[in-house]
Amino acid sequence: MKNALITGITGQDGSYLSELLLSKGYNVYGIMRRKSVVDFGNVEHIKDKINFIYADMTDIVSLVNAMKISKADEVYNLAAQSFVATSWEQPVATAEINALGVTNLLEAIKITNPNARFYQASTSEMFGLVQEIPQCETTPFYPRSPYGVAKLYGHWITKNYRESYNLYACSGILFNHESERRGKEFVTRKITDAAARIKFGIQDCLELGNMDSKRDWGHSKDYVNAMWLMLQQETPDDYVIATNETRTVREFVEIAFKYTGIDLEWKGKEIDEIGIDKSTGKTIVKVNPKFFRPAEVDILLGNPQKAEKILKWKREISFDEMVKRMVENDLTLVEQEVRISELNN
Ligand code: NAP
Ligand code: F7E
Repeated sequence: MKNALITGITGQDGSYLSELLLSKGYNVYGIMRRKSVVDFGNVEHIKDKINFIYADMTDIVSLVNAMKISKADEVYNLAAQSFVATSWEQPVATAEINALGVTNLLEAIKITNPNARFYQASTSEMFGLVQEIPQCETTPFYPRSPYGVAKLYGHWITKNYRESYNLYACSGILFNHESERRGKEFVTRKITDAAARIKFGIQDCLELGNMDSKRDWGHSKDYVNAMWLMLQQETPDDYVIATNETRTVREFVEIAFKYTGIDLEWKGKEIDEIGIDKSTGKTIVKVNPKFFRPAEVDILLGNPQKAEKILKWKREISFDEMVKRMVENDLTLVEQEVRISELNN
């Protein structure tokens, strides 16, 4: 039986990866940060099957300890300050976790078990101001946020430890991937949550920033499978994981509302653009400049051919299916919330 150590286990990807590894018979260890209120996040439902170790990416001592306790054969580094917008507000913390944290973990592996296989969660944000469309493994990087810059360090230090110390270390350059477990600050979940609330009449309007920005969106469940496949190969390498489809935020909004049964009509331009519910005439989507970023990544479109060929990776969940699942999940959650508040009143 193999042992796996997952950092970022309480997050979106950590939860789907835990489920995948448990289904394959792994002993799953996960590092968790100490909080004032104990919170298992997205792995609450499987917390009894996971071995938790308190550790932090910024504390190498705790990572050496986690390696010793878990005796990990495979280490998946998913921990990060992952919200791009916050990286302008907390650029130093973002660098400490997303950049130096990777060195801390690689050192912990080198010291305790250099035969462990390592996965680094790299990102399409490293392409930033894209130098070619679509982006693949050889596309030059041009990050556009403190998040992207820190992740680029994590990417290169992983490659550097592979080449310097012969570690089995891979980076997955994953494009945006979402799910019912996505944090509500990210645009997709913000939209599906708001669509459900507007449908139930407990929110009036959804306020967004740049609706022209284009993303290549897949489902997290498909993407964690690619992480595992990367660590099962004969030689370590880096791979782009994407859908090769791109859509604007505006298109995501339209489809999400469609799955709640609301037909949207757009009026106006730029910051005056509004989305109107065709059946009621009410404005339910507005632009709020507070959600614009100091620098934007305008378009992401990934080419996953290398992963499809070598890893035999294939996505199972289409874009439409993903949005549908997210909307249905939020409709259920909001309905429960409404029922509970009615019972309490
Ligand atoms: P997420 O839901 O935000 O989860 C991030 C995880 O990192 C959480 O468990 C968080 O723990 C943990 N964490 C944050 N700071 C930490 C620290 N100092 N020490 C230990 N743990 C810490 O992110 P995700 O969407 O699952 O993404 C997983 C990874 O893939 C991240 O590295 C992200 O940057 C990268 N990535 C994501 C995407 C995407 O579209 N989802 C695409 C490319 C790459 P708490 O619960 O304590 O906050
Ligand atoms: O923004 C625009 C925003 O925050 C997507 C992370 O997982 O994927 C994610 O980063 C787009 C941007 O994700 C709002 O300006 C408009 O263009 O959902 P997001 P992200 O920045 O693409 C990459 C691959 C990662 O690695 C990251 O960890 O949507 N947008 N209006 C908005 N975004 C947000 N959050 N909120 C808005 O109101």
